[in-house]
Amino acid sequence: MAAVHKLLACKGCGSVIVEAAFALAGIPLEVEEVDYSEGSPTRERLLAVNPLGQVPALVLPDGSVMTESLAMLHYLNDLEPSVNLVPPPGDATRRAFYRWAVFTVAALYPTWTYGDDPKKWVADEEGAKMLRESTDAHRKALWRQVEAVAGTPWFLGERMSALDLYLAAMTRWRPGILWFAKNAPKLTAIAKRATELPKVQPIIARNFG
Ligand SMILES: N[C@@H](CCC(=O)N[C@@H](CS)C(=O)NCC(=O)O)C(=O)O
Repeated sequence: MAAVHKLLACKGCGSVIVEAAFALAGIPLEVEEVDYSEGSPTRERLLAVNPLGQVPALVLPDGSVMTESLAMLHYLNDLEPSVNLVPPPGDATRRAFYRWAVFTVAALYPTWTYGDDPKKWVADEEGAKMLRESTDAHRKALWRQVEAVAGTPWFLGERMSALDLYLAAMTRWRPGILWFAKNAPKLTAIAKRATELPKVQPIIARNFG
């Protein structure tokens, strides 16, 4: 049997974005659940694939490894361009895609990296609490920037893209859907629309149900 792509994933994690993209592209994917927490029985396995200890981590059919969600989405778009997750060269939305895709993984994503388990980074209890609070506050400020430039019905306007998949997942993370409904109605609508795509809906349900 030919080897397939294998995604190291955990429920409700960023791996859901890549899983959804594979489903949209119609490319077979095997999902292997791991738990990235310190001391979990699957952490060693995850570290062997991704020394950063993060999901998603993708093992390609040739056995090579790819980490970083945005790299995977670009790779997938190259593999199956009809999935249209990245605007093609010459498209008016391509520059905005580049900007906001990098903003998502380079500015937004790290607010969870450093805030989810702040004691990993700051030993002092009070300091850890402050790190959690400051990253939570910073993230809300970032989301307000994203809301201000969001299009409709998709983030880039008429063109759906990988950005909409990030929104379907990330709007479910802290500060949570109630905060988004109140403070970011455009992002809420985009996330809902992406979630309701027939190929995406069962993946979101399995991850967040
Ligand atoms: N830049 C990475 C971020 C991945 C990431 O932070 N994943 C989270 C789960 S949603 C994780 O593995 N956290 C554990 C950790 O950072 O130690 C990407 O875009 O794939």
